[in-house]
Amino acid sequence: MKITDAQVFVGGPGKNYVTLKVMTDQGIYGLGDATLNNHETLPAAYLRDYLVPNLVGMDPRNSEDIWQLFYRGAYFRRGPVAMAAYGAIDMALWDIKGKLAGMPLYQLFGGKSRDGAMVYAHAAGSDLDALMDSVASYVEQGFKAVRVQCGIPGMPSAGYAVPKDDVGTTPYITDFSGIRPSVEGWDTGRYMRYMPGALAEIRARFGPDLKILHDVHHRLLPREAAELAKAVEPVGLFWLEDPTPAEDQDALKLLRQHSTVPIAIGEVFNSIWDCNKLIENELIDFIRVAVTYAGGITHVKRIVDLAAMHHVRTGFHGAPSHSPLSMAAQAHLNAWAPNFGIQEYLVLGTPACDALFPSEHRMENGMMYVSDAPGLGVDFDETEAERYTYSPGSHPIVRLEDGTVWNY
Ligand code: CS2
Ligand code: MG
Repeated sequence: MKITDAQVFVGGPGKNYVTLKVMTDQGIYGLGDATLNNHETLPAAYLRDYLVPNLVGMDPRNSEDIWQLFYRGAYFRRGPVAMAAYGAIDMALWDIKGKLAGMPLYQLFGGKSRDGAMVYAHAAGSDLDALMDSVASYVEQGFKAVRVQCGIPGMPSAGYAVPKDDVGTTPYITDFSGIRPSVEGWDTGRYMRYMPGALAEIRARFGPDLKILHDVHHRLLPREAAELAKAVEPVGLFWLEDPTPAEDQDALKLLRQHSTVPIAIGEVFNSIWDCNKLIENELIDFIRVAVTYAGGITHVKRIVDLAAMHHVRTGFHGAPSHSPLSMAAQAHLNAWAPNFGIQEYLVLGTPACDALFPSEHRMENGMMYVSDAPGLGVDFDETEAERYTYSPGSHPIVRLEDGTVWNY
């Protein structure tokens, strides 16, 4: 069996999805997602210019060897651009493998460990009242877990993932169009003084059963993170996410010495080498990598297995920048992983996305149910794709009151 060609498409409804389609001499094709949010043209160029010309002629069934060949062969290893490109190839090859076997991918991993995978939604409000309304609407829809972000009184701008106007349950996307980033302000003191009380009020209003998550988005120093974690302990959070910048694998030691609040980290990691110490030293409770830019199924499965040995559960990244293809790859991993924790969920189910990526993966009452179709179980409508073109975007940057650049 041989790969005959592969094409890269960039575009989608409100997002520049990077979709790879790998064709074979047996008529079967595989699909993969290389969407690196706000840097989409980079993995697309790596695929088009270097990887696809080498892929043609290879046997698509040898997904492990192909992964190793591109990873080791590049010499300059890792990084989000390269790992997103290898990840898309890897997803497409697993998709082909599943179609050849006539099985959904979770069967190739070892079968189902659960019926449905719990997901969490994003609730947000410009202030606490608006956030409460947003949480209430998700609870009414049947969600069992909700991430909560709200405006901080006196903060120079709204805060991470906080809308300027209230959006209810409309997914709020914190991206800004245009190549020049918008600038947001940040005040650690105001945030630290306000957030523990706000989280306690949410717990008091919604009772003990709701799983409450909060994302600090890398904005605290290790000592501050430890102080916040201690302060929010009575709230009983499901997790506190990215309390410190993720580059430093030792940063969470201090927090761990002072608090038992569950910690989730890893959405910006792109390899096992970014999180091996965190996992082996049991400094975290949830690992947040995404198949999209952590090297696809082959590499993320290795991270999941390492995590399982250290009581670390999965909480894969699922921001709206992931196309339904990588969300499907994660749905298959979620169905199988013995150490599944939760899945972040925003993208599946919007009509425009469904038209571009038809699938039978479904959401019901805050649970995601994986499709039984062979492979990833998601298709790609090329005619529909013609409606979309690339439009550049950038993440905001953050500055402190005196102008110092801070972490977005
Ligand atoms: C966020 C992301 O989903 C999350 O937890 O931290 O939305 C993040 O801001 C984006 O993925 C950045 O592209
Ligand atoms: Mg996050």
